[in-house]
Amino acid sequence: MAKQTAKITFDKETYLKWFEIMMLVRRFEEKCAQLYGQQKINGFCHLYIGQEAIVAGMITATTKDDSFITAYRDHGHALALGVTPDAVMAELFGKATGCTSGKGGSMHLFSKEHNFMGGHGIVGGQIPLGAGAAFAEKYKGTKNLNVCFMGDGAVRQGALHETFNMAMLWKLPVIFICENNGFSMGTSVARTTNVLDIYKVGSGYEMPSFQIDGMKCEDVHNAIKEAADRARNGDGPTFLEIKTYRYRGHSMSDPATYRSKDELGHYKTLDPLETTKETILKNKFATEKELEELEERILQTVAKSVEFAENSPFPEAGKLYEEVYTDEYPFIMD
Ligand SMILES: Cc1ncc(C[n+]2csc(CCOP(=O)(O)OP(=O)(O)O)c2C)c(N)n1
Repeated sequence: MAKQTAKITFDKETYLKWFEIMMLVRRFEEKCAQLYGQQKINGFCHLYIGQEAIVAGMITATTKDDSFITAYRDHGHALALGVTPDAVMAELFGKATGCTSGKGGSMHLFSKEHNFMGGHGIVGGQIPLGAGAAFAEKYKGTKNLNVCFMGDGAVRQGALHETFNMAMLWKLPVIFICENNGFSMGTSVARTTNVLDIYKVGSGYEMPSFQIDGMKCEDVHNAIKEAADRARNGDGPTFLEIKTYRYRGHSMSDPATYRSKDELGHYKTLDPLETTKETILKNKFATEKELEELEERILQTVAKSVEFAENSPFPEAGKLYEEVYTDEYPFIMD
């Protein structure tokens, strides 16, 4: 059923952390858009701007030992998990110092150190992989879980239905999160399905399923925390439909003419960076000046990441066949 999570009070550190994560992702990606225009970044590039409250809430509701997987709109997830702006920017430039050694680009960010399992270009392809990572945790008897993100378009993929069935049967410790930004490329949700409340798809598998406001870090945190507790207690998966909006086009080549300015304007009035800033100021968690200084530090970090990427070498041709296959199965062998 649709869920309005109970209000709980969050402390100063949590609000400042949310604000910092969201500000980093926003300013980093604004720079990406500029660099794409200058052809410094090439290939596919999908911006996350507008959806930042989801990764901010995810970070405070999970632990570093959990694993994370998503589709190609992955810059926000990587940065929130702590992959450095240098390593992400270098990857976008296709440089050897990138987090995927310059071989993945925007859609295939990856970091074993941060338990970030990508960055996947096949719509829905990451859903069984996320369940597999959760299976490995259960097999090894840990209390860790996998957070598996997808877009609304991925919910129509057969892989989701097969995965939901097995994940419920085996009560896997996984949180499936649909970031419903209203569109699959240029196609609205209403043009692809009769089930507009996507969370209801989980009920066919009796999976606990909820609809969450993705413009509020508080609601996202509460919903993921509750789902994480369920997973760690051995009660299996949860499906969260987190309603959000992307301010930019599907990718850099999409002018987004299929939606109205009013619709975009409405979501901008709910902007999570602005509302979080208001809460911080209202509760005197920081002053306006301190937030400006934080933003300035972030702008410098982003500028430094561009310099780092520009000054890094491209991968050597001989490295092409390295890091493609592994001969040890990474998740179930110790
Ligand atoms: C199996 C497959 N079919 C089609 C595509 C082409 N494609 C790339 S992105 C996309 C839209 C997916 O939208 P959604 O899952 O809602 O994610 P969002 O882009 O909104 O984050 C499609 C159809 C693909 N990459 N993979």
